[in-house]
Amino acid sequence: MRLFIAIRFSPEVRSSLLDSIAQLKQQSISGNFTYPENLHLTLAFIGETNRLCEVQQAMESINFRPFSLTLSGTGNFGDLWWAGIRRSSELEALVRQLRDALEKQGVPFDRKPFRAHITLARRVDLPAPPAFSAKPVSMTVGSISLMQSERVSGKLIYRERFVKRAAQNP
Ligand code: 2AM
Repeated sequence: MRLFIAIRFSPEVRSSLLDSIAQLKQQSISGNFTYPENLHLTLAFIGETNRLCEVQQAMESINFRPFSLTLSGTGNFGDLWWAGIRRSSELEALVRQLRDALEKQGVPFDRKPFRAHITLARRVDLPAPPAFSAKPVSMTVGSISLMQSERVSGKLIYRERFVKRAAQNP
């Protein structure tokens, strides 16, 4: 199975992202635009594995408090277009903890440096550089999700396999 660990969004953040997708779509000839239910922020990409238990144990072993996340700006990696996140030391610490925990469990994962981005569209064909934005909406991150990615009848489906909640007050 193909796994990754991600933050899922509040309705307000999702709606701001959908608005950005609509702006981008209007200016493009074609592209694979992310389905609303698939919008997420990847914290760790594990890829093809059969170590579901070890990944769950890694997630269980970490500890984080709820923190705020705010959309900030848009950009691209080639023909992949994304919305960004305001820099957050809590987010960076969470990613570090997760990677350390996966390492301790012996689970291989993508070790490329973390660049927080929310993919809005892939393989976008544009006649001119697009002008679009993301409303800087905030949400509280109260949990992270282990997601399984599957292709069902050609459609990319993300299924939530496990949830790790933030620690509440002591
Ligand atoms: P992307 O949106 O930039 O492609 C599921 O594929 C999620 O894992 C996506 O958010 C994807 O990021 C991310 N991801 C990170 N590293 C990846 C990799 N090496 N291959 C595929 N997806 C990766």
